[in-house]
Amino acid sequence: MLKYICIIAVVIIGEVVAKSVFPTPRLDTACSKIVVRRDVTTLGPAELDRFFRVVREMHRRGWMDGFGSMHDHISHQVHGNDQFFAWHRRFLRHFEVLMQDIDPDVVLPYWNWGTFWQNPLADPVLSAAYFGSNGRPGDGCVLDGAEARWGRNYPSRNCLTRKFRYGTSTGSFWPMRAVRDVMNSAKTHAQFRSRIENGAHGIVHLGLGGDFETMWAPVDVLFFLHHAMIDKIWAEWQSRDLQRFRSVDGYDAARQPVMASSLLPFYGDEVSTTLATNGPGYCYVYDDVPGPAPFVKSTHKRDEMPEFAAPLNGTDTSSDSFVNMRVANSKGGSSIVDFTPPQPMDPKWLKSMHYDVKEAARMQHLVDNVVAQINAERREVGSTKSK
Ligand SMILES: [Cu+2]
Repeated sequence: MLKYICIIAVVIIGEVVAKSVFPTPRLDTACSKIVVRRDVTTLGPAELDRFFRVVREMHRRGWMDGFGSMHDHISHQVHGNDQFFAWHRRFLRHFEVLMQDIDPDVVLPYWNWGTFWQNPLADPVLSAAYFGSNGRPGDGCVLDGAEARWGRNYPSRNCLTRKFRYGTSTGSFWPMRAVRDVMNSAKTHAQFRSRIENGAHGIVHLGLGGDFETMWAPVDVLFFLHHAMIDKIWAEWQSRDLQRFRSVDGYDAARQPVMASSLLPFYGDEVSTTLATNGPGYCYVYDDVPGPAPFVKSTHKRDEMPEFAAPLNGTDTSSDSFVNMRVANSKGGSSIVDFTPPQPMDPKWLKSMHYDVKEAARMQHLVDNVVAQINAERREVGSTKSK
């Protein structure tokens, strides 16, 4: 009983804090058009400029603090349980609607961290042209990119921070092949949610560190692009079976079943309203999610990005991946440098984020195997090339 009272208390506090800071428009209108959420690196300079202008205005209005605070206050209800996908889809749409309130033509892009999964330091999204890189040594303040020298007021007055997991590097993220393995193997919503949340999703939060590895991470706009990627992954899994647009399964934080008729924490909308991205109130599709109805067919080519396209060591931006595979070894010959899988996430951190330590260990095993496979294939191609 006490547990339920606590949960209710948290929701009420959350609503007071968040609603006093920023608006929460209802989502119930039919779509006048369906927009396409794209990989942020495919936006042209003018589009990118417009997007960053809008988020700077949102930051100026204090809305980023509102998102960070609300997310933090109800974190326990929307992580580590099967409200995760539906609730975050609603949260992202909340962000997008407020963006469109400032500029109706701006659409939330996503961050495809799968492109540079083995060397995120070379990812343009983490460069000055986009979201900036690591915070400065010591205080972790972000000094470059669109959020350079941003402050935040939640949970305290500070600069916006990032502190990469290994000091100067984030470590690897998940290759898309491992994500697709999970898409292929997960049969139920609950399985899929647990595997993605405790694997591909968590490692990015931990890798960037600073505010990004906390429950007020939405103070950083990049949170919304990371979660748009997670949302896209859910949409792709949904598109493989029409039933997934109609029903969900699993349990919420109070161990009550999550169904289409369940309500989203804070928002109070039915989970069912979130299930189709192009449904009323949502009105978007992703550029590379193939899809049976109800998705609108996109004209964009499906992402065929190979696992090897990212340059090693951030020095070579050649798109010919095999150029990057050979580096001089001490004997003057050359050898292929293996990709490194992401390293296991610390159980203490996992618990603090309401994640599942056992599932994270299973996902570690999966991603280790996939990266080993990728390395074996690269060696094979490398040796045929040298013959
Ligand atoms: Cu979250």
